Amino acid sequence: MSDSSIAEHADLGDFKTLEQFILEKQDQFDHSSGSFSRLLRDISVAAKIVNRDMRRAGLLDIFGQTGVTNVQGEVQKKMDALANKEFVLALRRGGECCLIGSEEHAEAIPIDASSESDGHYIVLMDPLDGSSNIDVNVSVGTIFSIYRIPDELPPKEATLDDALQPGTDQVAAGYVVYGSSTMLVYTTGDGVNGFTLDPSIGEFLLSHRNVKTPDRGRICSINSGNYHAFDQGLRNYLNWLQEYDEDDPNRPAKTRYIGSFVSDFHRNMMMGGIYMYPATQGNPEGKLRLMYEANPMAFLIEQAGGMATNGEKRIMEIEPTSLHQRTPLFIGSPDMVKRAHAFLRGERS
Ligand code: AFP
Repeated sequence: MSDSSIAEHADLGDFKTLEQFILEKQDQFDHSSGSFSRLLRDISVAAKIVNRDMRRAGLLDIFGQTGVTNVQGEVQKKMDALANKEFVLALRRGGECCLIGSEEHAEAIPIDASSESDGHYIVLMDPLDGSSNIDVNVSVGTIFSIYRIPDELPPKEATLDDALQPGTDQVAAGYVVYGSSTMLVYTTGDGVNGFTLDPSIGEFLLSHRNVKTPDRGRICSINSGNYHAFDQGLRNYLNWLQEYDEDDPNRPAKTRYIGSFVSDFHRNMMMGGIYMYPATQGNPEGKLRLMYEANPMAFLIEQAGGMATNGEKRIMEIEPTSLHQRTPLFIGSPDMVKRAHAFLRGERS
């Protein structure tokens, strides 16, 4: 073996695999059955399969639309359908989950009654967020949120009502970003850790330990095409962000908007920034979905030291009423979210 390849192997040895990391965490709990660890493994396997297909998307017949319109009234892309299929399959096969809620299904998906599964977990997900970007090679992602049903409830009797818990009850949340590299980032409520997929060995390796978001940043992510539909308070905040201030290195802010929430969120969490999708005329409730977009990202950003609100209230304290409910969203570096609130309330102009 040459010196350089020895060095490469030595570097790899320094990284912990996602599976090792999960098992170590599991060992910290005396009575852990391993069910949750297996659930995370199932999610990571589905992510690898979706990643594999995505990397070859232009070569396979998986660009374009299926011809189906999903429950959101959005045209379903072939990759949406494929990602949804892979995640549902992995969760069904794994047997740790008793109910799935997906952006791609109007109703919650119960796990096959004939299966041996006695899993107590509910997984809510957006299998492929930002799918309008897929055909043009822009980063997209998967978002997931995990809840637990009460121990006394037989898993086969779990219904959508059991899934409609506020975000504060999430036991874990995370996302996979299929970007210049593929990363899986998750939290179980004790910090945020990120794992980068090493395609040569097919493993997610711990690359971003205990992620913290800066208190302030320079990035503002919003669809400013909707500017004229925003409240005056929000317009004032955007105008303020654009002002030059020689004492403030974060102004004028940089506008960065991919239109893939996962990618915008990931960059902002790492670099510091704010992502906003307020209510507009076209989307009076906001656009993003509470249960499988806003709540999981709110859990992550809070664990990273940031904030997530609907402009008034903490996202994770909203009482959900339906699986596909939408919410306005202001999420990111804490000082930026607080300042946005001050403008929204008219305390700043
Ligand atoms: P798609 O999955 O339909 O592309 O929606 C993506 C999304 O939910 C979120 O990822 C984006 O940030 C947001 O919508 C973009 O919405 P606009 O196109 O209205 O800016």
